[in-house]
Amino acid sequence: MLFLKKNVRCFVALLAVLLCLGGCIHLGPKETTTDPITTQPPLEDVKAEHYYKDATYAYVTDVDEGVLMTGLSKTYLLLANKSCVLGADYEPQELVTLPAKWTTYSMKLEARAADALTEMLEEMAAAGIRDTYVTSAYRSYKRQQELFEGYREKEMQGFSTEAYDFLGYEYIYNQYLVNGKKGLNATDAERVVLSYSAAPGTSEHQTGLCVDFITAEMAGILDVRFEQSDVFAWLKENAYKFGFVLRYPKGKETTTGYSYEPWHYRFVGREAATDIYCANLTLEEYLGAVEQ
Ligand code: DAL
Ligand code: ZN
Repeated sequence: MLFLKKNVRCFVALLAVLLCLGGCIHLGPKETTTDPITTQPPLEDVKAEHYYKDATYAYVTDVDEGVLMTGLSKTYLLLANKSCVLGADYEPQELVTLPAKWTTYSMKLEARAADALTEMLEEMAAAGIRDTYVTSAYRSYKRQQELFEGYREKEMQGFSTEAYDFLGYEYIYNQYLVNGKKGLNATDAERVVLSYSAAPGTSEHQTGLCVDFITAEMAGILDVRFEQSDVFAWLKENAYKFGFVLRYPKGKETTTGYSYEPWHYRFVGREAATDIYCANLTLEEYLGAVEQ
């Protein structure tokens, strides 16, 4: 019952925002209230130039505008979070394998998101940034369950940085260390894991619309060092031009429900990504689905 209620609420919120946006979005140049966007490549290098509202998108590779624009399609604005649950049976309509040169192992992504990702990685390479890999893309319910359970076990075997960040040193000291305990109990372990990993059935990775990036330098360990990379600096300025947004920003943890993840980017299509980027929103805020 609760599950049904939550899903109906998510759907209604999404519909309301889409109807509202339908009335105020105009595709085409020079027609909006958002600030003009200025981060553009040198004019002499530009091969493709497109427009949306006040945004001029200039690309140094021959990007295909068709794969980047989704016209605020509901498919690409699908919300998956702690309240908007996908459930065990949700599967994206069309998954394709990502080109091996961009990934750390074989993985799949929704077809349109995969095309946009490829365009973005080509442009990034053309800008001289070649140390970029996708380390996670589509994850099935079962894979998320394995990951989640693995994290929970790890938290019960010691005190991770994430545990100290989430529970605080004083709590861990008083509840555990003074008693000589070597790891968190099941309840605390789950609370900590939920701050950085989605429970099965609630992960955005199950939508097939998001990716986690990593650099070769990080040697397989995905953490906030990613924020120091050229890849992050480039994505921060350019991802929206390819329809991607930083999904779990710093300072928006209470809205998204997750700690900051500089590496996690979500495909929403170029129009929504531009709106979200210009107004500094989370997807929840954009969709008006934030629970009060
Ligand atoms: N790390 C993100 C929140 C996930 O597990 O989907
Ligand atoms: Zn992720």
